[in-house]
Amino acid sequence: MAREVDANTAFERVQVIDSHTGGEPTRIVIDGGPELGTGNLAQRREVFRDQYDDFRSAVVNEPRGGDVWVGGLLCEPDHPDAVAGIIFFNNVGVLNMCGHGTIGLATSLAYLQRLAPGVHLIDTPVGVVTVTLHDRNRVTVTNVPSYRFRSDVMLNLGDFGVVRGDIAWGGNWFFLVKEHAEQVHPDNIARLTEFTQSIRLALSRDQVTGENGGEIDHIELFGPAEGQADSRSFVLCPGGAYDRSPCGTGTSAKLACLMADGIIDPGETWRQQSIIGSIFQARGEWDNDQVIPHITGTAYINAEATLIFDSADPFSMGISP
Ligand code: PYC
Repeated sequence: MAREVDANTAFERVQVIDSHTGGEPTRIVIDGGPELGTGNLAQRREVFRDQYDDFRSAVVNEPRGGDVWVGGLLCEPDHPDAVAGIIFFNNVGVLNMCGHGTIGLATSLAYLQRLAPGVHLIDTPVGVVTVTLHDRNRVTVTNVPSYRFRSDVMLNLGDFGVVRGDIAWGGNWFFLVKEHAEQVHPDNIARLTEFTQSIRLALSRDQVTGENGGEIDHIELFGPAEGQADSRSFVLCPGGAYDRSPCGTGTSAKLACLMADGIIDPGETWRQQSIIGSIFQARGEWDNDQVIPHITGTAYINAEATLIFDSADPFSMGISP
């Protein structure tokens, strides 16, 4: 996985597989990424964050990507039974975990014929997750244990009024709001973005965090679904883009809240619809006081490509938002 530089042309080449999961894109770096040493995935993510932020930006930001892209750096796993390790990142930094990205990863590895149908372990910075590859596109992620940390937290949003929400962990920290006056509909995306950004600002202003000071960098709103789903969501991601998929870690956090409230039982299926209409099926089981989420979704391959970093290009390492 050494970064390949051609001495004559100063072109650096990075091999990627692009996919989308329910409309949300994932770009997996399969070769040409930086060497991060031999620590566990959490330690290697710190090396990546501290030393290779230009590489992150080059892979997902314009001119090769855009605000909505999530990247994944394929790594050697640390866990002896895992088939792969992954470090996810987006337009502004590294992520803890990514559900749609893990579905995209499994589909990408299947496309490369590196993953057969069946159950496999994947190492991430926040723990080992399981992927079940049902066929070349359909994947279930058994995510990290998820839980509600606080319920009914009140925030004053100024012009948007007061909202109440739950704080839950699903591999990332979420603030989840189900009671609000907004239309969770694709025609209303600009306003939903403004509303959720005001929640993000209020969380930061009031120093409201997840457990151990974890930054709440994803905001989730819920509304009535269309068609065959239980709920529709709008998810604001850390870099200001909205998730086109129902958000795997967000659906895990939602599941933890639903089960804590007794709204769904262990094993019962919850169909979470995204703002653009794509659906994840979710079910959970209790493990002590945490929920083990199983999130099923579908991903498709879009491209198998070589990114070229030309040292003469002033925007080679990406345009940061
Ligand atoms: O699916 O977990 C997810 C996710 C996080 C950010 C974007 N998608």
